[in-house]
Amino acid sequence: MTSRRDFFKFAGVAGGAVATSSVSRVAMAALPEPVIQTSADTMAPLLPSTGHPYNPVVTLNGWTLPWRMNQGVKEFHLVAEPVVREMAPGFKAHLWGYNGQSPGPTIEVVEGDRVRIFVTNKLPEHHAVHWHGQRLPNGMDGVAGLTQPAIAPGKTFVYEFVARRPGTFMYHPHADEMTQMAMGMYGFWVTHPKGKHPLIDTVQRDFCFLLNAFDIDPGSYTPKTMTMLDFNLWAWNSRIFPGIDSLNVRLGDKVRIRVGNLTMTNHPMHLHGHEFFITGTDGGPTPKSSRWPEVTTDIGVGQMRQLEFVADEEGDWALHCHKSHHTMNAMGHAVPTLIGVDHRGIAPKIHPLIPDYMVMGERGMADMTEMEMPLPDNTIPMMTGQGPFGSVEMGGMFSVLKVRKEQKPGNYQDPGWFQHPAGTVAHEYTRPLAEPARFKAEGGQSMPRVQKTATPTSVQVRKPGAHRGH
Ligand SMILES: [Cu+2]
Repeated sequence: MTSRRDFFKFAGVAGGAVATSSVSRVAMAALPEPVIQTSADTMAPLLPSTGHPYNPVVTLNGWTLPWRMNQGVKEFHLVAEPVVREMAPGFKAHLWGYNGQSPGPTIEVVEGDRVRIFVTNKLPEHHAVHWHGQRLPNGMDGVAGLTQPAIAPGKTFVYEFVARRPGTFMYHPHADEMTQMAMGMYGFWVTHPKGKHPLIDTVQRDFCFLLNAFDIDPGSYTPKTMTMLDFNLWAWNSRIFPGIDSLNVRLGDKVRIRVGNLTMTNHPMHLHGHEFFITGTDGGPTPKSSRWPEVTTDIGVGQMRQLEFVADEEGDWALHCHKSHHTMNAMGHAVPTLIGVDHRGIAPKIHPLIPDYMVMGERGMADMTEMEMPLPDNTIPMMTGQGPFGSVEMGGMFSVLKVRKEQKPGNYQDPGWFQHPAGTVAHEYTRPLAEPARFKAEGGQSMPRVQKTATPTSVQVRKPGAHRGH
């Protein structure tokens, strides 16, 4: 959790400044003390203590940066620094981030707010922060070399602009971006509407997270920053399943999920059990006439999307990227497909040479979840996650939307697994099975091929054998 001591000290400064004039001009001129987060847990929404009221967001496995109000200006202090991020229980990565975590804290402001952000660079190289999607003076856009000098290590720069339009934004480096983003530097930014907005509905739950990716070899801690496409960890807010918290909502809640993509590929985000509408992008709220129901929406590189729906079906609903390799954790891709290959006879010959040798893949990869294979330290299994009915066999970009009648308004605690009403769970059919009727119909090739094969060949398929434990 946030260092309580720091937070209250921080809050004390803000409260004093607003309530009385006893704080000296010197004190107010100083930087707001940076608030550092030491936990990767999902923090409760930060209710605004000063300024225009709004309904705060909940950052999945993240938190919102407190501010101080200085003569009507919201002041934030970001510290760019190396961090240790727990990406899942038992797996920590050495990343770069802001204020103790990767991603950095979410910044929440209200349309029309004047915002001042101090950025202290504690990285070993220079830095600059770009405020993605914002309308602002060109010199505040944060592109090192183009709109400002880079922030040298040890230096603090100040950015100041008015948050002119409401919406879903992010911040990220615009100096040695390839390295700094591969190391985990970015954060979410939400500008809430000042009043009733014709295109922005009031919601009961407002979640946000960034899609990010890393290439970290099993057993190591630091991402390989030169990787361009072949990442092995697909994350939400630098967390991977089963380390991603569930999204816990009350039955009937209107829910908004804000997602930004800072990986190098697209991610089709898929929600089970409900249909959603895209109500906004980083360009702003979408016109109502442009909205249609979806259960999957593709989020391109550098794009942000707001998914909105009414959570009107109770249960534990999967929410995940639909690229099946993105719901896996670190694995080798240079592995041949072995489905149907008969390994019998090979293993005994290899065993004297490699005692740990295991046959895998002849029945598919699901066996991986129950394999007692020794893993290097600081490694997460490729597919894992124990659900109420067994292993979920997932990793990476996967979590669960938990919709419950009993969930109290504003309560984000995990309600546990869904208790299914009797007779509503798929179950084994135990009565006799009829022989399958092979479907036959007229038809076939619309255009017959000319060359014939020399001799007819047929592929022998070895049916996977019975398997203990299934
Ligand atoms: Cu994906």
